[in-house]
Amino acid sequence: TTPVRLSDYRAPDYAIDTVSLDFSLAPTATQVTAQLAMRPNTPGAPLVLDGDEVKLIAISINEEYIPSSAYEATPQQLTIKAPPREPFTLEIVTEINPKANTKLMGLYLSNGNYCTQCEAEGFRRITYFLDRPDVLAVYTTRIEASKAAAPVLLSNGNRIDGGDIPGTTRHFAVWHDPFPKPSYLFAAVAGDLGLVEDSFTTMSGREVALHIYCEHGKEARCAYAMDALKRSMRWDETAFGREYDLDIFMIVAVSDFNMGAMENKGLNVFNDKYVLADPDIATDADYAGIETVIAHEYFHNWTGDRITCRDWFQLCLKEGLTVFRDQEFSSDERSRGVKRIADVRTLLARQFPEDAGPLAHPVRPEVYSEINNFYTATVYDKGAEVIRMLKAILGEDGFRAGMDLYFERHDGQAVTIEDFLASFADATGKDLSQFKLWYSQAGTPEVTAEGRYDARRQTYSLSLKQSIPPTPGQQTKSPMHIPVRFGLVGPNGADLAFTSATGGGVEDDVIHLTEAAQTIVFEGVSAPPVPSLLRGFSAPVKIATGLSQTDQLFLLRTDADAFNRWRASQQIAIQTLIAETAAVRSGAQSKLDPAFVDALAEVAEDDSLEPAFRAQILQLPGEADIAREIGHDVDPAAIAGARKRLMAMVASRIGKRLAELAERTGNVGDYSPDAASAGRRALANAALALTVGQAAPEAIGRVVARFESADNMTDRLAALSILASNGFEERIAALETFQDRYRDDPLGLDKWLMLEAVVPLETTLDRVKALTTHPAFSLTNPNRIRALIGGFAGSNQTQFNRPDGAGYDFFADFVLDLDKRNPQTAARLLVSFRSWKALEAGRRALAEKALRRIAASDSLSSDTRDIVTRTLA
Ligand code: HT7
Ligand code: ZN
Repeated sequence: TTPVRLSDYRAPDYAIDTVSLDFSLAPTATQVTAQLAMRPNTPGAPLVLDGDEVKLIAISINEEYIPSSAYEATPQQLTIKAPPREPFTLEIVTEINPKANTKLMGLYLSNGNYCTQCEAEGFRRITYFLDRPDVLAVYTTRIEASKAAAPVLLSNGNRIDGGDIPGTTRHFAVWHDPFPKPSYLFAAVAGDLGLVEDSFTTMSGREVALHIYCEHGKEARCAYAMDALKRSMRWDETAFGREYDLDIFMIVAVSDFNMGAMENKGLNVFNDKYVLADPDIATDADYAGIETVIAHEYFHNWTGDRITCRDWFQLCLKEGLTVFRDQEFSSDERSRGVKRIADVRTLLARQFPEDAGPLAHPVRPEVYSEINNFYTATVYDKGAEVIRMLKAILGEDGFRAGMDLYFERHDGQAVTIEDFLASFADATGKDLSQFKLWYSQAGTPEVTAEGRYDARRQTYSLSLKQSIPPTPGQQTKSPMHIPVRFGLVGPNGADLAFTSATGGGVEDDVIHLTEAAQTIVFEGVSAPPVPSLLRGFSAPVKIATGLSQTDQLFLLRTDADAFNRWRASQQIAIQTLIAETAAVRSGAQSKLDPAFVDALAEVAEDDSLEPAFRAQILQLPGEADIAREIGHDVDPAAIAGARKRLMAMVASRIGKRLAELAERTGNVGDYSPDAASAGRRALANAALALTVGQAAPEAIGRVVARFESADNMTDRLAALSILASNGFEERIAALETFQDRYRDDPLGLDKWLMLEAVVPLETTLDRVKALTTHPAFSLTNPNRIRALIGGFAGSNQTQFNRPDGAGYDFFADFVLDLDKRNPQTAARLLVSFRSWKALEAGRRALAEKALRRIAASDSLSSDTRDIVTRTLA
């Protein structure tokens, strides 16, 4: 496939004002009649419509069939050579096969129900179309199907007609969406589904019907999603002044879905894992995930649907902004400080490695071969960080004024990052030209800080430097605008005042680092401070503060910024574990220092702190975190060995105290998913996880007892996960019990598959291979694949990276096989190799061999071809 470049963007030659679609649904031969009101922007230009695996049945212009010499049709394209120069109606009839659609793009069947996925380029798998986001049309959709097989018929907008088709067993419904939209937001659903109904009164007093559709029998599990939806709708009114605009808002939960969910106008389609919850099946993390995804898709109604992207290079315009909005929502609904830590954990785990490896790309990419591969952590999560920095730079009011202007100016349009930033620049009078580099320069900026206190002058000077490492296609970079939120922590733990800050760049508690190097001199500083920098993780950068372990322990105990307390604990742990990894590799004795472990217990037992925060402190860096920080010549076995040593020391030194803490906080009473109860469970389970490092029978026994007595999925899974991730013998019986309990529940079985895959033992590879033929597994369901194969490659560092390369070989075979059915899911899995270049030489060679074997296949999809090529480059 030829790469698409941002610099080649051209406005479309034709506009489509209205689209009238008529679906006659049948599993293997669905007919789609599309009537398009076409208007030439470039009269006389050939009309080139996109297609993908569609069969043309008939074509007419202004109700007259056109001769076959007037057009050329392939399954990928329909070209009308000389269309009318005036507006005209184009009617196209196509035939598609939903049952054979294993790519889950376009119209497909999930558990016998019809559903669609059109972002990014799925609509062209339904009919020939100008399938690009800058072609906005008003859609009317008629769906006709067997009444018995599909009593529910849904599409975007409001339902305007429906009924039985006399003399047949079929019925129909007609939906009209008055808001112009691009084809990627089209959706249709038909099937036999259960319904949960509610309603919402908007801020202007309009009543909106809320419908959630799911498999029959699962209705009770939709209550939390419905509640999250209503809270999201209210929050968008209060926080952004955005009201819902149709008479009905619908969510459909399906079990076969390539991603999390999709924001189709008025008809969101969800992976059922982000809708269905009850205490027996969902963990606290699942509840939080549901809240996030429900909010995210709902917020797209304004940031994505009402204002959309001009082209796919602008994807972060809707995704980064909408992630920022959902993060803010969850922060308001839960604990802001803890939510920030959780979001930064995700950023560090997903985006930092992407930015540091061969798949690095700017938040707004400038070239792509396969757009499906750009739904990345960089576009989503770093994209959200960019918005957060924009807010830090403009202030609360400036940010809101910019957002208001953006909505006012661009409602109903398909726009660019330039349009977005212009709204903020115009609303606030600020020059955002340097800030814009965040959208074009890939790579994680590296900041160093060095401070010096002058007791005689009572000054503290802080020298900051920034640099950005080279990334594919970008060797040199310019300095960025990095907002560094800070405090100068005095000896008693409180922030010190200062009388002035010279050297430029300080506004309130933010240093605006805009040069490659900047020195700020603070005057009137009464005592030597410990600088607390990048509070709240005010910018997505790596920072080397050069602080001693003593200073970091001081920040861990005292910093007024909860985020930086957590960050200090992680930094100390990482530094300790890096040193210990080197010791393991060289066969040296343990170098672990107990001071950190004592501080951990102290914070964990501090009842004046939120339990959820203490739980975060107790979650020590995982093997992948350590590998990321080491960055080169990575030996996963040595890392695992070092972590084991630390866990053993933790258990022997503070295990008893943590077991008591777990006992004291673990019994929360009847299960409720609220943030406070979840926080107490998280603390108890995190404490429990740190008691087993010596594999003492008594400690393991406590975990088994917790597994057996748990009355909710959170505690049950936490205990099982401790047994599995430590490879304890006791896991075998517990996994069996768990599997048995959830034998009829695919979402429960996903958790089981995942835990089987993360056991850090040599036998796991064979176990995973065997499970690919287990009846609970399915090669057609992305959730099952992500649980078992994604769990193995993404969360089992030692076994995926086995020194004999067998983990890579199995994985490569799996990806090659999956690629034939579901290229998108195959390509996403393959991203597990993104850090292969950082491995030690032996594993690196084996990983490269596996990647080259994939690349050598001549039947790869464009999705997998793109990932393997860039990963190897
Ligand atoms: N905007 C949605 C992205 C999405 C998607 C993209 C490609 C292929 C399948 C997909 N399903 C959903 C989801 C979101 O970010 O809200
Ligand atoms: Zn989104």
